[in-house]
Amino acid sequence: SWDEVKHGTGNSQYSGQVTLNSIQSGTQWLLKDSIGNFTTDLNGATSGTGTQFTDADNVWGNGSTTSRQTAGVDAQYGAEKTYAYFNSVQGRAGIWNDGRGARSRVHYGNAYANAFWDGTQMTYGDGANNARPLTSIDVAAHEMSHGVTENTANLNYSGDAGGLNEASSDIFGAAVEFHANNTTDVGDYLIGEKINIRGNGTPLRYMDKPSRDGQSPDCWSTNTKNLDPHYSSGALNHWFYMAAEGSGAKTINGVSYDSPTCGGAPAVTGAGRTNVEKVWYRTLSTKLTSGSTYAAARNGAIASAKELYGATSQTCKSVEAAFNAIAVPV
Ligand code: ASN
Ligand code: ZN
Ligand code: CA
Repeated sequence: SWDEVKHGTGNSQYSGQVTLNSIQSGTQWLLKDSIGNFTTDLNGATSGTGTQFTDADNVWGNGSTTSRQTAGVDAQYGAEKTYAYFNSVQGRAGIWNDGRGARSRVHYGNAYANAFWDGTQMTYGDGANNARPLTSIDVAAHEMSHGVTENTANLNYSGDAGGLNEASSDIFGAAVEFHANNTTDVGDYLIGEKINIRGNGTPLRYMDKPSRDGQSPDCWSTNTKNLDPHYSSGALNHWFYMAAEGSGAKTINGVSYDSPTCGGAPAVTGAGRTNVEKVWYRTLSTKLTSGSTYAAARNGAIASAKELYGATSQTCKSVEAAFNAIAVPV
């Protein structure tokens, strides 16, 4: 398959030395894979397509911001790994499910501490103050997954749907980070833990107990629809964590989690991450529409679990129990 051909060596900022599926054009190597995922340098601009990264020896970056290529390595690595995840785990051929890759742009603006999907491409800032470049694999997969959501359920970016949209990106952000199986950047249920966006070393978001960020609720309520999507995502992130791993305390890859159930709901037994990822992708791609609520997510995910694994499966039981445990009513 396409991703078996890894010619390039990338010295990334966050994932150590990585192999890249770079292709050749004449005597130059391009930071572009054979699918068509490619990375350009905006060099501080905030518009335009940027300049394609090229290299003579196919050894890219130096692991730090002293090389302009380094941010490109992380962005390209994230795009290649996200494409590979959707292709091999979810049977989806990229953002548009048509086998096309996408552009990633790095070095956006000046001291820009964010990243975004704009309907066409992924874009990454270099960070500001203590925040490092926004190019870690979970953030890259988060942004690319906004493209998948836009081309499936097309969830609105407000109300309950806004939270489902953001959580979908966090769920696949974590899923891609685990699936990449990188020894320098091991998988976790934290989002943006390498970026230092707050300047105190804490992650941007926590999926086991979203309220650890000080703003995201752990439980769904009738107020969820009024929150910024980056906080109304909390309940679904919490659902994903509990359905996959179970409620309560657990250490995974050296990270300690402690996931509480809401409103006295019974403890949840985890069904395993990959099964729950598949349930959520099926829900997103076949059950939800732009205005979907958390109630629709509950019904859609239970239906998806039945279709994939059967009504008596542990996955179906865990999916339902975890919706009870984030207080989404029947
Ligand atoms: N990085 C943010 C996100 O992808 C940008 C935004 O607020 N939409 O969610
Ligand atoms: Zn997002
Ligand atoms: Ca992470």
